[in-house]
Amino acid sequence: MKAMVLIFAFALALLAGNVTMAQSNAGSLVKNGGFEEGVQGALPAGCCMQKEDGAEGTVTIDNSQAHSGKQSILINMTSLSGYLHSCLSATLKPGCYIFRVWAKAEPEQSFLMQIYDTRAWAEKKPAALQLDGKGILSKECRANNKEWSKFEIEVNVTDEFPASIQIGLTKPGKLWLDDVEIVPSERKTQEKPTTAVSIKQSGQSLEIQNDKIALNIAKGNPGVILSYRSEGRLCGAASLNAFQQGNASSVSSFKVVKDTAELAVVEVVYSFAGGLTVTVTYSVKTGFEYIEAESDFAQGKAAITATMKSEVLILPDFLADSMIFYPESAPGANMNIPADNHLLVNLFDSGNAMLTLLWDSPEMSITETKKGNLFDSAALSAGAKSKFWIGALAAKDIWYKAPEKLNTGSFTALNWTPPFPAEWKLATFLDKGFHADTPTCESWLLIPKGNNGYIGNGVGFINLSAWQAWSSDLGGFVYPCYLQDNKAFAKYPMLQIDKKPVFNAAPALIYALNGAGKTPSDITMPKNALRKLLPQALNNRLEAMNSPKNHYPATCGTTADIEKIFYRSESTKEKKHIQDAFVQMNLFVQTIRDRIEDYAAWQRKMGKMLNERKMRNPQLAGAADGINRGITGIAFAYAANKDRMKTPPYCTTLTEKVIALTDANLSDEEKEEQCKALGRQIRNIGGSQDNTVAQFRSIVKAVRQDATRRLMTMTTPQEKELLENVRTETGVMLNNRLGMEGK
Ligand SMILES: [Ca+2]
Repeated sequence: MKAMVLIFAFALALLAGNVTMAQSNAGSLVKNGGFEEGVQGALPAGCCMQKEDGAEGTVTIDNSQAHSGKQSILINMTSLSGYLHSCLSATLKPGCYIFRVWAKAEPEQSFLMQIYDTRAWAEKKPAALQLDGKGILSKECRANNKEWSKFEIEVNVTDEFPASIQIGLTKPGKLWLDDVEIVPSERKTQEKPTTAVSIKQSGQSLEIQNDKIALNIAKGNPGVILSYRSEGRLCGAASLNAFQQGNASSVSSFKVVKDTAELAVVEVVYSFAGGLTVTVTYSVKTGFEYIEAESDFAQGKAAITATMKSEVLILPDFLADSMIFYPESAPGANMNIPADNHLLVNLFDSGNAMLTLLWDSPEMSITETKKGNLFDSAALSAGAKSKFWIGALAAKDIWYKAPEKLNTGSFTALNWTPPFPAEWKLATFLDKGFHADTPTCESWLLIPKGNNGYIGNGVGFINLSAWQAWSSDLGGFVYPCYLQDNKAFAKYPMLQIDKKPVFNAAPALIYALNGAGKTPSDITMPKNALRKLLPQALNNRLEAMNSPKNHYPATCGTTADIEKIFYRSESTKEKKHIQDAFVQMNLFVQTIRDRIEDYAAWQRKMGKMLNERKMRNPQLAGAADGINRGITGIAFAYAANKDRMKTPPYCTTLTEKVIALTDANLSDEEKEEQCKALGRQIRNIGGSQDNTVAQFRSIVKAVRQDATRRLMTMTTPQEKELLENVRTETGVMLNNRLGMEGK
């Protein structure tokens, strides 16, 4: 009897095992993600279909293809634009997960893989959305025709939320999906144990270490030494000293206030000859390359200075474009760093290390100095207790100042290999910006060649094999850089804008501020540190946020679709469809126009403000007139494009004429001809609006860079206040962006 029970239990276990093997997505939070429930040609159980922005096509079960089991789901998009996708749902509890899908496509093409916190659409939004606070994680993936490929997104959940899983196409073609699953991630348990923080004290000195950095404190020394590990050795990154009006101090005492494996905290007192002291609390965490520091800077009487040997100064800017200076191109010897930036990066160790500085207070005073052929210090001070962080990141070739000369004709091979996956960029320098008479710095994402059709920031590829890209305003151009076989290639772009941009001969720079999907999890890049250490609301102000109005269909796609309907002589039958498509497209035209008018109103407001300031204080004339010259570009561009843009009501009239054609007493050929002529007029309006809005953005970006450069070398508090105001105003304008606003 006992044996019988055992055998029976064994059989049950086998059966259970088999069931698990057949349904590879057992344990997944997505029901029917293997699409085995449901019949050929119908929607799978628990799955719905959405056609966004005028998308056409079907979402059905297909039994001709399967990654596992017998069935998959087929997304068959027939329209040229829009977003056709499947919709699955799941409830996610706190934890770490992998969101995974297997896909095949015909032809080989990219598709979108997305997960939403559906509470974003609820009437009462929660105070904070999940998915990194954004309510959405979205990944553009590329599926091929030959085999099933796996795509994954890591999902970290801190609060239970209802998720919507959306996967689909934005271009015509077929996409098969199978085994959509969300499973608990083993990342946490697989992570190698990080080296704990350790403190070694010997008499008058103290050493705090984790596996990335070390902090050395010794009584009598001028500063606290921050070092980083490189190939097993500790190398000095910066000395953290205290100064009072140029007078140095020395470390007079220190006290360990916390000593655990996760966190070490030490209070360091610096003393000046005159008797003044300043206390700084330094914290080192396990596995983190940033130290936290807190001080009241002796009520603002002292400054804490990172003494370093920096070869490149980067003032990151995720609203305009980051500004990059070499000692030879720095605007001054003593540079005021705008406090509202909260982030400053210095590059050193001949390409192998970067020093990142972050601070919490917008009232912080930050100065970077240049001495000879190096930036030698960054000093911070504030009148009240404030926090700042200093990170030392090291990897061979983590930055590259290219000795190779670039030209506009052909690509130059650069002797650089990315040390790890990240958002690598190539910085180029212009004596005169795209639509400006002032210098600008333009960075370009350095991406693998032939991989993808969309770069982001409104830059897409129109011919991948020729590496031909396109964006509003800049028009078509050979994209200036790429990675091939892990080697970088670059050239100056030839742009089709009226005023030919003048590229400076300064060496191009390869750098990364932001991690990408595959950046090793133990490396925290500067932008990621900003997200981790400073509040979400502040982060949201520091980068361009896509407008929620981004989703209306553009004029080119809509008119092309409708012209096809007329070509097929189906306009009478499809009248309702044509009407609906135009309603959406007219919303697009109105949205872009509203944004154009916002820029124009902003320019008038700024012009008035600058003139008023100048009247009140003639000493501000230089800065005020300079900024004003920059923003006047908006008024010129508006006047130049006004006639071609027409007005949104005029565009609506054109669409009404097309709709009227559906019932007109004309031959199909005549209808088609007239529809095409009207379509051209509509596209003219759309195209010139897109170019105008992209030009405006480009002008505001250049003005922001100009104001920043002036602010770095300002000489009076009034000038500082004025230029800070310009930074705030340009920041607000650039914070919002529409997809058509160009690079
Ligand atoms: Ca299946």
